[in-house]
Amino acid sequence: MVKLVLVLGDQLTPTLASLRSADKANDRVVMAEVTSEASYVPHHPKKIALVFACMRKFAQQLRDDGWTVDYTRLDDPDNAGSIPGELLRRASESGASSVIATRPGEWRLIEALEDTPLDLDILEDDRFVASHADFNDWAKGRKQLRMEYFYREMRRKTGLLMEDDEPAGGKWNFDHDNRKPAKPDLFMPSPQSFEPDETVKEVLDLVEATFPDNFGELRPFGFATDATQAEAVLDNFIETALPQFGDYQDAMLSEHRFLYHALISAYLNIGLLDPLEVCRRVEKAWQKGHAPLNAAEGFIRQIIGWREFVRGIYFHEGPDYANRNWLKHDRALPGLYWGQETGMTCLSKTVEQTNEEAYAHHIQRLMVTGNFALLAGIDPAQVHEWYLSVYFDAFEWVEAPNTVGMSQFADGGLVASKPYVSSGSYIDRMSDYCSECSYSVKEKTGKDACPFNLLYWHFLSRHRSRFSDNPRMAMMYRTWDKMDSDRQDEVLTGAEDFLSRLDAGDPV
Ligand code: FAD
Ligand code: DLZ
Ligand code: SF4
Repeated sequence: MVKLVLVLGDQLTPTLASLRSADKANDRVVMAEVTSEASYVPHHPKKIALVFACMRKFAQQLRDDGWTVDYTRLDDPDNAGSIPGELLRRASESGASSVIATRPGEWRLIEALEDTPLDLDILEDDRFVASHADFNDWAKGRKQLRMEYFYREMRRKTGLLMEDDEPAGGKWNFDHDNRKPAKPDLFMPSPQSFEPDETVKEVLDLVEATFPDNFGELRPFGFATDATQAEAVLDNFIETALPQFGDYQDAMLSEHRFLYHALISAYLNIGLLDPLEVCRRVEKAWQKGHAPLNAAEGFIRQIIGWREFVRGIYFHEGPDYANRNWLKHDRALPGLYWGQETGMTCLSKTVEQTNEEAYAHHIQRLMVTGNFALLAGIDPAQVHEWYLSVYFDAFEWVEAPNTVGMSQFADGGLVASKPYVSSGSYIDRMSDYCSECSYSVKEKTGKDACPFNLLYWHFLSRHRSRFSDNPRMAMMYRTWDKMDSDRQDEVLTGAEDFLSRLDAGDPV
C-alpha cells in the first residue's frame, strides 16, 4: 500500500527519519508551500524566500535520487493552504491511506497533524545530539536545569574537545576570555553569499508579489539555498572568522553587522547542515592549530550546549511554554521594533540591520532588543511573535526558549538563572553605538539620559519582591539602596516619563 512521506520546510535532510523509514519505490514524498505556514506570523520576506528556495531545490535533489515527489507551489490553484489540507488532498489523489512524518519543531503543527483523520506515524526527529528521552532523563529530579551541566553531558556523549574523561585545556568553559569589545579597524571577514540562480529568482518574484507588506527587505538576497552552498558558508567561516569568534563573540559595531559570527543557524535549523558534523569540523580546526581553544570551545558550546538545551526545554515544558509571563508584563510592542524612528542608536541600528538582513547576532538580540523589551515591560507574547517573524533562523523550538526564557525571563528562570538586563554602560562597553546616539550614556538622570540607564533601575525597583533574594542580583540591589532617595525618585520619574511617551507612540 502506498504511503505519503511528509517533508516540511525545515526538514530538508536526506537522512530524515521519515525518508529513512519509507520505501523509495512505492511511497510518495509530499512537500508543500502553504499559506498557513507562510503566515502564522508575518515572516521576514527573506525567511520565506529562503525556506521556499531550499524546499524547491531539495525536492529536485530527492527526485534525482529516485523519489517520487508531490510538490505544491504556493500559487498552485489546487493548493489546500495548510499542511494537513495538502496531505488529505494528496492522499485522495494517490489512494494512500497512511502518512509517515518526522515530528515538527512546533507544537502548533504537531497538534494540527494529530488532528488529521489520516493514519499517521510520527517519528522522532533524530537530527540532534540529545533525544527527548536523553533530555528528560537528565532533567529528572533536578531542582534547576542549567545549560552548563547539560553541556558537559553533551561533551561526554560526543567526545568533542575531550581528552580521556577530562575537558581539553582543563576547563569546560572559556567564556571568561570571550568578552572583548571590537574596534572598527579590525580585519572583518565577509560571510559567503550567493547570486540568485533561476530557482531563487522565481521564488523571489513570488514572495515579492505575495507578501508585499511584511516587514523586511527581500533584496539583495544572498543566502545559501542548498547543502553545498551551506557547506561553503561553513568553510568560509572556519577559514576566515573562527579564530576570532571567541574573542569578539559579544562585540557589536554599527558598520560590521556580522563580525566573526558564522551565519549558519538557519542552515542548521532547516537541515542543510548537521550539527555534529559542524562541531567536528571546528574541533579539527583547533586540533590543527588553526583556531584557539577559546574559539572552538565557545562555538561548540553554542551548538551542543545552548542549541540542544533550548530544544530540550521547549519539548520538556509543553505547548503552553510560549505563553508564559512570569513578570506579568503587558506593554504593547512599540513601533520602533517595526522601524519607527528612534533616537536610540543601538535599537535603530539593530532594527535596521534586522530589516535588511533578517539577521542580528546573539548579543544584539539579547542585550539590545531583548534587554529593552524586558526593561520596558513589554508583553512577552508580542516579543516572541516579533522574534519568530523577523529572523532567518526563527523556528519556534529554538526561538521561544531564547525569547520567552533567556531574554524575557517569562518562564521564571528555567533557561536563565537571572534576567539579562543591563544599563547603557554594557552596550557602550561592547559597541560603538553610543557615540552616535541622541542620548548620553554617561547621563543617569535628566532628559538626555540613556533610556537604558533609567529603565534598568525601574525594572529592578518594580520587581524587587521577585528578585531581592536572588544572590546573583544582590549587588545590583545594594547599589540601588546606596543611592539617595531624591536621586532614586528622579530616576524612577524619568523612567515613567519615558514609558508614557513610548505608550503614546511619541518619538523616543
Ligand atoms: P554564531 O554566533 O556564529 O553561533 C553558532 C551557532 O550556535 C548558531 O548558528 C546557532 O546554531 C548556535 N547558537 C548560538 N547561540 C544559540 C542559542 N542561544 N540557542 C540556540 N542556538 C544557538 N537562534 C536560532 O537558531 N533561531 C532563533 O529563532 C533564535 N532566536 C533567538 C532569540 C533571542 C531573543 C535570542 C537572544 C537568541 C536567539 N537565537 C536564535 C540564538 C542566537 O542568537 C542565534 O542562533 C545566532 O545569533 C545565529 O547566528 P550565527 O549562526 O551567526 O551564530
Ligand atoms: C517557516 C516555513 C514557511 C515560511 N513556509 C513553509 C511552507 O510553506 N511549508 C512547509 O512545509 N514549511 C514551511 N515553513 C517551516 C514550518 O513552519 C516549520 O516546519 C514548522 O514551524 C515547524 O518547525
Ligand atoms: Fe543605546 Fe543608550 Fe547607548 Fe543610546 S546611549 S546607543 S540608547 S545604550
